[in-house]
Amino acid sequence: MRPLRVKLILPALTEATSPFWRPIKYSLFPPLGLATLAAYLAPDDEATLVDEHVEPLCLDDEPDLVIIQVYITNAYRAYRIADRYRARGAFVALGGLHVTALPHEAMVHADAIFLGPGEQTFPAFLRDLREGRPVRVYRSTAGRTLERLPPVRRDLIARRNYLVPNSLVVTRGCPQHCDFCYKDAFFAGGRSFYTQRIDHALAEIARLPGRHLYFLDDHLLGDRRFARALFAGLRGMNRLFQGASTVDAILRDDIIERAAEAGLRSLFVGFETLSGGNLARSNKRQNLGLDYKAVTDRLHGLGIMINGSFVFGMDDDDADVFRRTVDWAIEHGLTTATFHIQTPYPGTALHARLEAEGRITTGDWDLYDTRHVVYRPARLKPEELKDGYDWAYREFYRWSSISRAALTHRSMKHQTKHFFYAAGWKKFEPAWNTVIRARQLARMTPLLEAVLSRVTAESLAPAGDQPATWTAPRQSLLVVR
Ligand code: B12
Ligand code: SF4
Repeated sequence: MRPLRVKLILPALTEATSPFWRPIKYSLFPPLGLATLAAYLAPDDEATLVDEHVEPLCLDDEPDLVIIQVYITNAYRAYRIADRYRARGAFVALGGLHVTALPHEAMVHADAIFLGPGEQTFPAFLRDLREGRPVRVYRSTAGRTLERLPPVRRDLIARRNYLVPNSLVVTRGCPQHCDFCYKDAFFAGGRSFYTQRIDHALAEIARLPGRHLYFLDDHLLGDRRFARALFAGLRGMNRLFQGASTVDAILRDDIIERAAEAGLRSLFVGFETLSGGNLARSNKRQNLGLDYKAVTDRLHGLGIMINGSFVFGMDDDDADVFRRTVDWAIEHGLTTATFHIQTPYPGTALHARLEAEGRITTGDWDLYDTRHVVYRPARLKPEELKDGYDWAYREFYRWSSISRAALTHRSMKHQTKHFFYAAGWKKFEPAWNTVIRARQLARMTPLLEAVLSRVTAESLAPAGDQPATWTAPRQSLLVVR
């Protein structure tokens, strides 16, 4: 068969046209999932990869095969693109989280759909396609593995379009089962947490230029043996990295110290809620009874900046939740916070429960972006939830809040890093836009690396050395006694 002309597309989400559009957020990470799939194409296939968040998408070409990645928030756009290419005679394949959650919805717009991770199903499909007998549905089930994964096709990614071109995933899934998370639905029917081989992960890292890495893994510390070996290998590689973890993994044994020695400088932590009732109801058992202050103290002691993730609108939340959460985040020195309005993604246990209770108020997927209220909260009016969420962002990122949070750290260097990282992320939008338009994002990487430089034990100032404005944090909040 002649070589295939293949187009891989990450459609822009609908909010791309709204006033809340934040180009820097969508210029962070390249489409890793699509670059992973492209690695299975034959060497003489002609592949192009388009991320519509950072570059225009031309629909007038004539590829043989169109691969589209569908998230909930870009689903409508994805379907329009799919319909258009099918009308022009291309074979259209749809996959990703939303297709897995709602295959019947996606099926109408595709020649083939893919449920779950693509590492096994996509090469099987390519074989079928070349033999002229592709089927309609490819479902990933048994036999999931990252062994012998071909190198991600990073040559298809225009690095200059991204602030963090060196993003990677060395595991898939997560060992936990929170009821609001996409994970259980996406990995149904097979393994839901597995890792690369250590030598392969380290080889992938070695192939990445520069120093900075961003691990997009759901839970980088989830497999402790793997994480230990990974950090041991990373130690000699002179890297700086960011990643994500659950709170319990941070408190267990000395894995977080090993991560810090290997170059971990900032961590996304799923605190989610300060209410024990909320944690129990959402099956976030790994957070139950844990001392969140111990988590922030331990990370800050290692000079690791924290991006805390919080969800508003769970059933225990009342009008006070916003103030309590923001105060806690500031007093505990979180560098950045990501707030979400609880969002029941189709396929999750949360969605099933709210639907059974008759509380889902819209099926407009454009609104499932964690910024809109799409269900009836238990103890808040929908508009209170939306207003409280907006208020929380404003309040946390006020100059005075950023300063207060920065001043909770003991060393000057940590305070300064905190200040510039938080301010840089939220306060300089027009400057980012200029840099993005000038296609100069790559020039920002040394700045990012400087802000992520190490706060060593030596640079921690003695306790008596605090600036005059220093105020001791209030009594910490022990979550669920
Ligand atoms: C990085 C990331 C982002 C980045 C960039 C995404 C990008 N450029 O790809 C940014 C910051 C922009 C982002 C934004 C948002 N994100 Co996001 N993001 C992620 C994250 C952490 C990693 C994605 C990733 O690279 N995974 C690794 C790769 C290898 O896996 P993959 O992309 O899933 O691809 C595999 C399969 O899905 C499959 N596949 C995918 N497409 C196709 C197509 C075909 C044909 C085939 C065969 C296979 C296939 O094969 C691939 C290899 O196995 C995920 C969490 C996660 N672990 O996936 C959340 C996640 C995808 N995001 C999520 C959400 C909600 C959002 C936002 C709405 C959040 C917000 N409030 O703004 C926005 C909107 C995004 C949009 N464009 O619509 C949810 C999605 C929920 C859902 N049901 O769709 C997730 C799952 C987080 C979560 N736990 O809730 N996100
Ligand atoms: S710990 Fe995070 S990734 Fe894992 S199931 Fe819970 S929300 Fe999902």
